[in-house]
This record gives sequence, C-alpha cells and structure tokens, in this order.
Amino acid sequence: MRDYRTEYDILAARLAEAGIDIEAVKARLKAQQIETPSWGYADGGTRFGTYQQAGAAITAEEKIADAAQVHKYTGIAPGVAVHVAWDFPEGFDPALIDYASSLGVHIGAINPTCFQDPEGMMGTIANPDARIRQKAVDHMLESVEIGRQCNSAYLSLWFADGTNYPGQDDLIARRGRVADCLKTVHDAMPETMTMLVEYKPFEPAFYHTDIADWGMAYLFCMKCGERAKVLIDLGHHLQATNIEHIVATLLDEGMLGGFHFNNARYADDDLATGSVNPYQDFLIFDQLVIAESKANAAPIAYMIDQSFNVKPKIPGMIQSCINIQRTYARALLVDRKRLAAAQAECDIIGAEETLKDAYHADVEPLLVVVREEMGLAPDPLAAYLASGYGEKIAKERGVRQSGGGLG
Ligand code: RM4
Ligand code: MN
Ligand code: MN
Repeated sequence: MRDYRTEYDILAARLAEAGIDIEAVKARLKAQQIETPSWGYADGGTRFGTYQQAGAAITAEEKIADAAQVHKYTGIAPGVAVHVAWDFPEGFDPALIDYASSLGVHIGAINPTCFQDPEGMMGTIANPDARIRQKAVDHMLESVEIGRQCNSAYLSLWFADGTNYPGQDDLIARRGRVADCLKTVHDAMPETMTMLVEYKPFEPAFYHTDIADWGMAYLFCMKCGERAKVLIDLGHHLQATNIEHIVATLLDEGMLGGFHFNNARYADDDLATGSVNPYQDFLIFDQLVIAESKANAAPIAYMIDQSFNVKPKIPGMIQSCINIQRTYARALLVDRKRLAAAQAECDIIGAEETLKDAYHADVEPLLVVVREEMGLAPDPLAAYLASGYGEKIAKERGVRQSGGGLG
C-alpha cells in the first residue's frame, strides 16, 4: 500500500519550491468537468458490423443512468451529451431532464443527427435539393428547441456532407449552401447557446468533405456570428497533424469552443482517450492550461466522443475520464517560469525537459487527495468494478439487438 499522504506532502513541497501552489492546482482539478456521450453507452461497431454487449444501453434513460455511474465514481463527469435521433427517436420527453438530475447529472451538448436520413445521401446542408437542406435545418431547429428546454449551452454540429467523386457537385455552391443553413440555425439559438462546428477530413465522403478541417470550420463560424466556435475532435485529423498547434491557434483567436476527446491510431477510431498517444494529450492540455490562466479565458466544452466496440463501456468511460484528469493534472504541474526562461534563452534541451518533467510526474498522490476532498473513492475504476452495477445491468438488460448508437 502506498502512503499517498506522505507522497502528497513531498509533492506539495517540491511544487512550492517552483512557485506552484498545490491548493490552486487542486481547485482547478475539482472544477474540471468532462461531458460523456450517450452513444458511448450503447452498442457500436464499424461499417462491417455492430457488436452486442450484455447490458449495453438502448433507451435515453439507460444511457443517462450509465453516465451517472461514471460521474458517481469520477466526480468530474456531470454532463451527458445527447444525439437527438439516436436518443429521442420518438421525440424528446422533458421528463428526462428531471430524471437526469435525480441521478446527479444533466443533459449537456445537443447533437443533431444530420447523417442518418436516407435522403441525405448526397448531403444534408450542402445538398443541391433545397427541400432536403430545409429538412436538415428543421432537425437542427428542433434540436435547438430541445436544448432550450434542457438549458443546454451547446448545439454541437457534425455533418457527413461531402462528395465521393471529382465533379460530383460544385464545391463552391456547396459552401454557400452550408453557410446559409448554419447561419439560419445560429440566429435561431437562444443567447445562452453556442454552436460548435466540428470538422473531419474524410469518411464517409472520400473525395471531399464540406467541412474538412479547422480552417474551413473557422470560416463558417465567422460567417455565422459571435456564438459559433470550432470543435476539435482528436480523431478527425490526418496522420501526423500537429493537433496542439491547431489548439494553440484557435485558443489565441478565441475560436476554440469545444473538444471531443478520444484517441486515434489510423483515423476516426474513437478509441479511449490516452490509450494510444498520451503524450499528445499532454501537449494539448499544456496549451489549454496556458489559455485557461489568462484573464477572460473563454469557456471550452470538454466532451468525450468515444464508442466502444469490444471494450466494456462504463469502465472504458471511467478510464477515459481518469486519463483526461491525470493529463490535466500533469499539465498544471509544468514549471512555467523555468519553461519561459529556457525558451527565452533558446535552450531547447531545458525547455523540452521542463515539459517532460511534468509529463513524467507521478500525480496519483495528488489525485487521491483531490478525490478524498471531493468525497470520492481513491480509485474510481476499482470502486465501480466492485459495485456490481455492470453485472446488474448485464442481467437485467441482457444482450439486445438494436443500436441506440451506431446501430
Ligand atoms: C462523428 C463525429 C461526431 C459524432 C459522430 C457519432 O464522426 O465525431 O462528433 O457525433 O461521429
Ligand atoms: Mn466527434
Ligand atoms: Mn468522430
């Protein structure tokens, strides 16, 4: 058994020497909030098939109940992002709002589901057919209405729109259609709502995607107005893209609205955050911490966008939340003065070592103390696994056909 208290005291003393106040670090860790996705609790798969897990959620109630378990043990996941067509196939029932709050969570970002309408095969908001565009806009307006009822701060948009062959459609005309539709939705949102515009380079469209990268998303946001911001999904980049550079740029422009955490090895794999490249996550959080420390830092929605094919879903989500928390903790420990001094002297080794020191820091004693002070078990994953919830839902719900996520 580790003596976390003593280790914590040693860490606190070491940080104090570097001028880092551990109480301030703890306060920021306690304030961290990560939204988990309803679709991460449902069965998912790839285009080659969907796997069924015993206990996987189908209804919105089940997804919210599962998300509440993640919050119960981690203490940092009170929001549940919803996908309108997947979660409310028969329309939104406002009773869900109270149901969520009775479990200690709330409905967060509203994700219109603009990619499953068979009529959207040639596009939704970029479709040459005005009637089909209007259908997508109407779905988004209904989503705004749901968000209004839930008091949700975010309308989170992703579109599968694109073409598969050169010449299939007029690229510029499509831009105009996308801009018009987004602007209509933007202007219909209540003042308290922000529109997040997500980009993705390919899939399902393989020749061109209408909102393919952060620059295109940014330009559409500019056309929409004040309350449109870019959303970065970690899985939506071509290989070797320097994502932290994009993060820094958007933060500097005040245009970063939100994050979809996951991890990708090949493309949009939706693997658990931190499972493949934790150092990249650290470098991203390093930029976020810098921005957060500035006066008037704009709010950023931290969301997970993962779907588990074969990994058990609730423990997978807890693991991801902890990975994100740990990464944030490490980024908070970067010795900023030492880093700035090294950078000013063009001391590459010193600068890199400063980052690496924080990255390699053992933050478990810090996290254990934070959890203790939040009234949580020191090891959320172990506490969840010991609770019997997974076995209980596997027995009660069983293995069921039907997605509720990527079905
Ligand atoms: C997309 C994108 C969206 C998510 C869907 C499920 O690739 O990441 O954010 O809503 O997947
Ligand atoms: Mn996403
Ligand atoms: Mn994705």
